[in-house]
Amino acid sequence: MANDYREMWKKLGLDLEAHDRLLQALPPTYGEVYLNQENRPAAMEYFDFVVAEIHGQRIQELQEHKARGGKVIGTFCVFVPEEIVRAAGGICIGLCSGIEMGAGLVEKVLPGSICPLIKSFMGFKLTRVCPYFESCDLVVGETTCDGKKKVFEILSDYVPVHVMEVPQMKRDKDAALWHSEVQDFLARTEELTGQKVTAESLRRAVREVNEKRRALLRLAGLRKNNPAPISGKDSLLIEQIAMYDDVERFTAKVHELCAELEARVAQKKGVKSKDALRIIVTGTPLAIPNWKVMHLIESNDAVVVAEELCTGLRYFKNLVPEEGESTAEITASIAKRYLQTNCACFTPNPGRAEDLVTLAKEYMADGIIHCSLVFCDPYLIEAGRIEKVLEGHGIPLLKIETDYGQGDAGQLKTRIDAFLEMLKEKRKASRP
Ligand code: BJ8
Repeated sequence: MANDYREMWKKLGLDLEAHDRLLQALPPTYGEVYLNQENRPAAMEYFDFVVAEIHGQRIQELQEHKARGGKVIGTFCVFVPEEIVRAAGGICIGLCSGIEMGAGLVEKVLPGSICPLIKSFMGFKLTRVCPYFESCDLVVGETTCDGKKKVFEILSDYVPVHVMEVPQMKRDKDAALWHSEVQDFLARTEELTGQKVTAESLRRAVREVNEKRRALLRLAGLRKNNPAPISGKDSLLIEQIAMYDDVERFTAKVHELCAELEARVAQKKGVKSKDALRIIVTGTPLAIPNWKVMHLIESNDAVVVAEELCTGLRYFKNLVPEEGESTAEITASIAKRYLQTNCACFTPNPGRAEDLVTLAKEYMADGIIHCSLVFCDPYLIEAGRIEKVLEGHGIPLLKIETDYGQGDAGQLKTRIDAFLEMLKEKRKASRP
């Protein structure tokens, strides 16, 4: 890291030795997964810089915000409306949870057989190695899956937690409950920041977050081209960074990248050849630095063209209407927008399979890879339903189940390679 941030980390109460070990683990992986790619767009330089400074510059910005009396709110789910945090003068940070952390300590407070994402965020808190977590004045949990909703009870022993009740269905009465949860969250955020949310501040926040989403949609749209102008790995990285970077700077940098990609598209220049297989990835979120499956797919002659994930299209495909007059009206629009998210925690959840069918056509995908974390019942069970729907549309699907370790990389590689081989044969067979 360019500057010495040790003093800042110490003030935040980090365990400096454990933190050093974490930082040492990241760079070689990043070099291997990211920096070795061919035909990378030059504008990825900014995103490389953000990763290089992952515990540096952005953390410093958060501390400056806090020194001015500002508050930081951490989240684990795309159901938490960042517009509200922003409108109340706070900064909203998605806490990553994409790496195994402090397994020994975690197993003292949680059973072994639960989802790695949940273990990861508990591990980060217990080991005190995440400066984002340690910067949070409040963490927002949600009642999505059983594991998360119970773990937030335990997490509240270590940090103030506000839990939003996310309904499990999408009937009118569920929408009404969710709307009231969003209103309560707004009140709790105002109380924390000491700033009243006004119609003007909320409208502005909606516009700014929409702008971020529009930039990501522009990027997603460019990936419909063949050859794809950017790799899935780079796109995923940008989608992961979207969760915690400064909103306006991030938006501007994504647009800069898109301008470069548009020029590439005009010259028919791709990250791989136009014959590369086109894959969509769906499933549980791929939180930073979980790049394992994307890397395995793209180590072949294949490119991931879309992520039907919460670190992907589910995060940015829907915008909030910008025309509301009052705080109440805009809050209602925010609640409505968030409830459109097709998370497997809902029952039934037909929208997700329908989205995948549409995406497969729009992105000219050869196949879809359903990637779920182990012990994630909602996604593992829903995979069967997804498979059935896709089968009906003749869209090939590979279902994989994995964790944050590298122990299964060889076995996953074999299965992914075989799936891609099958897709190649299918393509050949369909040629006249
Ligand atoms: S809206 S996907 S971000 S809940 S992987 S912790 S579901 S056992 S993360 Fe998610 Fe919100 Fe839904 Fe998206 Fe539980 Fe499954 Fe673990 Fe999960």
